[in-house]
Amino acid sequence: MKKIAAIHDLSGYGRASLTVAIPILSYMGYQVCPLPTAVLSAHSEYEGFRSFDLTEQMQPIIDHWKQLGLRFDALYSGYLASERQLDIVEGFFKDFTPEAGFILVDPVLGDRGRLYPGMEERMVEGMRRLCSMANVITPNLTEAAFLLGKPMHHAVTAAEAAEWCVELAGMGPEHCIITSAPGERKERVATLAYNRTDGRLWRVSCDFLPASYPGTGDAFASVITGCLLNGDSLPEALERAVYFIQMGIRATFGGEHRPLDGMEQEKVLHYLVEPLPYFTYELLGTYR
Ligand code: PXL
Repeated sequence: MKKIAAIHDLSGYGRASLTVAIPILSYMGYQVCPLPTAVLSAHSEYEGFRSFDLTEQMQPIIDHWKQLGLRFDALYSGYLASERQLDIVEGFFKDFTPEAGFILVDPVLGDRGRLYPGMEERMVEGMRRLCSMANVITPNLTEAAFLLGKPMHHAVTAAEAAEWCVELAGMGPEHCIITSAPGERKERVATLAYNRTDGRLWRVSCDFLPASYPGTGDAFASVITGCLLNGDSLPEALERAVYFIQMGIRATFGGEHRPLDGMEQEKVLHYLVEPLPYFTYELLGTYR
């Protein structure tokens, strides 16, 4: 069985990070080995959340993994709780570079034009370094803007988002995926993916749904990790991840309105392994 080291926080309440990544990747048939970055009472969008930073505990955990001689098929990082964790994760990536070379960095920094509480410019700089070591990165539009140092003063256009996707791959990763990008028209949302190896830029777009849940970015990046590790092409992985999130949101937003609790992914896990009912991905162009 393939093993994935998952470097995220554990938030006790509100579906995010490890409580999202573990069920998804387990369902897809992987063994998930968590390296927790923090333990939170609830994710940081809940008022008054408590956060217990695990920076001091991470290196001893890594040292034990080294003693055990563990090897991973993929390294997958998300929410990091301190600047020093960026150095620790960088060291971990160097020590545990998987033979197949699969490192996915989800540069969790912010959303809707703003950084999350506790995230600062120094975290953005560190995240750029981590992204340069990754094979795949999955920023949302806000994170893409911060990584590129482009403030989001105005509404980003579809063409700009596509340029950003290509530009971000210049930082080093083979595949760059941007979520929550503007679609081809107002009521559409696009997910973009650029493959630096062959220069192709892909788009999967879907209807905008009037609901937003924290943790969907974590679910998205987890599905991408599982699909790519399974040998799916980039646009196939993109299609499955968008489909899963869409079904998850549809399964959630008709119920009681508690958006902070996250997407009820428990209801839709089976869509991770069933044949996809359609393919909608489009080739936007080839950029070298
Ligand atoms: O979903 C990203 C995320 C991960 N971890 C924590 C968060 C968030 C987003 O709010 O608060 C702790």
